[in-house]
Amino acid sequence: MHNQELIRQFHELAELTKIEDGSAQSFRVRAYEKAVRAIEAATEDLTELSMADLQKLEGVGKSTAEKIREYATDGVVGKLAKLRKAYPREFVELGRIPGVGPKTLILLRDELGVHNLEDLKAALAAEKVRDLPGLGAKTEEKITKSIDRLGLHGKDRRTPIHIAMPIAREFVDALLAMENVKQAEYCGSLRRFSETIGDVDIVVAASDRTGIMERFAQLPAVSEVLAQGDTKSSILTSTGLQVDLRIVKPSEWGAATLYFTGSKTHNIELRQRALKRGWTLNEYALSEIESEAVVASKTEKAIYSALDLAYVNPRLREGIGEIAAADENSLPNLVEMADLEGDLHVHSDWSGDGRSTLEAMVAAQAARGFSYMALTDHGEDLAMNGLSRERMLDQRRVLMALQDDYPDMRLLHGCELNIDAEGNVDYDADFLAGFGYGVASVHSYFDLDIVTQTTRVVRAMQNPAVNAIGHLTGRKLGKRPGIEVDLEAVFEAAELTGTAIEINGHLQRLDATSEALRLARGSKVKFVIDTDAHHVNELENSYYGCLNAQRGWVDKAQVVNTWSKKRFLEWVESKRAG
Ligand code: DGT
Ligand code: CA
Ligand code: CA
Ligand code: ZN
Repeated sequence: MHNQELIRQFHELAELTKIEDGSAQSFRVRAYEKAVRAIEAATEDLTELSMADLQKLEGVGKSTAEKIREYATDGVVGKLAKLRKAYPREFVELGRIPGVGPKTLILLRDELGVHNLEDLKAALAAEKVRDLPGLGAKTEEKITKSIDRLGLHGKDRRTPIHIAMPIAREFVDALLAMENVKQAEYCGSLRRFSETIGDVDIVVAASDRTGIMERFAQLPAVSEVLAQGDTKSSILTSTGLQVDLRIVKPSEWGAATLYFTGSKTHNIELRQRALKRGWTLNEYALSEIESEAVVASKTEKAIYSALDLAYVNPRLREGIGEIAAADENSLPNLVEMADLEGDLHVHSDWSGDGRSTLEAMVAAQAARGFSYMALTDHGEDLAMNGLSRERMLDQRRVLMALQDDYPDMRLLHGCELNIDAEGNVDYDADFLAGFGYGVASVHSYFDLDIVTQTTRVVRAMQNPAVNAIGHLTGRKLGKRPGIEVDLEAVFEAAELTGTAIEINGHLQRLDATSEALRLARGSKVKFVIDTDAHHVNELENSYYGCLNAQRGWVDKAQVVNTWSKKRFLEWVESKRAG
């Protein structure tokens, strides 16, 4: 299959033509970009098609077809070979430095003899760049900074989601508060809920975009402006996270958010489907190729619906079978925040690491309208943070005394048990039987081999006092890798013993991982979505837990804390009865 190389060559053609034409928007540049989309949509090897057959493809005209034939015979598009001679790679690469557009690039070469990065650095140091027509000291400074930054951060530097998410939400909230902004949302990998984020892609719909870019560039989290245009800007935060902002018309909202959410693979599959119907799909609209009439653009739902697809939740858009499933109407019935009835992994300041009082935590859970919760402070084996038997019994009395104040919410006195190296947990069987719920987690021995780890977790599941396994691997994003376990064996034991696997919604944990969750598809494994909150302001972890469950294709029916109080309590008791 030669199509990928063809795509790369047409991309390069577009890139070099931008320099030659001194514009990123010239007719030829747009034609090459259109060709890229046509090739992306093709399913057969294009080098095997004749001129006539190539031109039958949507988006392929005579000139594009000729170039594809040139590639098929020579291994390179003729025009590209010429451009490569005129514009050597080390020169072209300067155009990727924020602040250096196609026109500046030519000026630098013709006026200052700049052909590569060393030349450019010398020209900047000699303060010659500021004297070029249309530039100035500010631009010079910006280019210098950009070069420093590129040196500091490699291209593959990614930010863990627990860092990126709060920053992105801050930007979205600030944008939503601006005049004329109708809608704002983070898209890209963050909306798909990837664990690491390359950059944040924010889309705003505005009736009038005047002033929005300026105000965006001045937001507190911005440490450096990389590029500021009419409809597109890029900034860096102090953490080195890049945030791209695009402003679109309200009528383009659906098409834009769909496009910028990706994934790229998902987009390509959607575009192929559109082409089969004689339509094109881009960041502006789904529209008819011939007449250019818009078929759908306002909402993502309308676009999926026009393509005869069930709506695909953003968390599923990874190009791993979700479009086929949407086509057959066999997508999983996903869990939403509103489906949750309870939280079963909750701490208070009775644990050394808890920061809210027991009373505040219970009140906050009740305020969410939950119908059950388990308070699960740490068992005695956890150094510093664990509760002795005496303290546990005191706590139980305090919690049970509160029950009368919350007639609509069942309070379970639970415990977060520690799984030791052999799979045993805290206390003894009699004492454990006194709890109303148990979540058992790994907090130690992270380096044992996979067989030992698996045995350990499976043994904990065989304990009747253990209703769920908390944060399965114990990993902390950007900080600590989790334990290695044989997921198949763990899921099999979970089914057999009636133990739930926790979907821990703490952003630095997201454990079990969405990859692990996808492996459980088709099984009867039960899951429980928890906050692991140590403070009342962490209760929104439930929301992130739902997003990770979605990304893991988990069916709502398998999530025990979507069940009614009666059904849930029966499930808890059936395990504890042994
Ligand atoms: P990241 O930033 O590396 O974590 O991953 P994404 O998925 O956020 O990727 P990004 O920021 O490069 O682009 C955002 C979305 O824009 C991406 O998910 C799909 C869309 N997109 C970007 N480039 C292309 C492209 O060349 N073709 C298509 N079809 N879509 C693209
Ligand atoms: Ca991105
Ligand atoms: Ca981006
Ligand atoms: Zn915990």
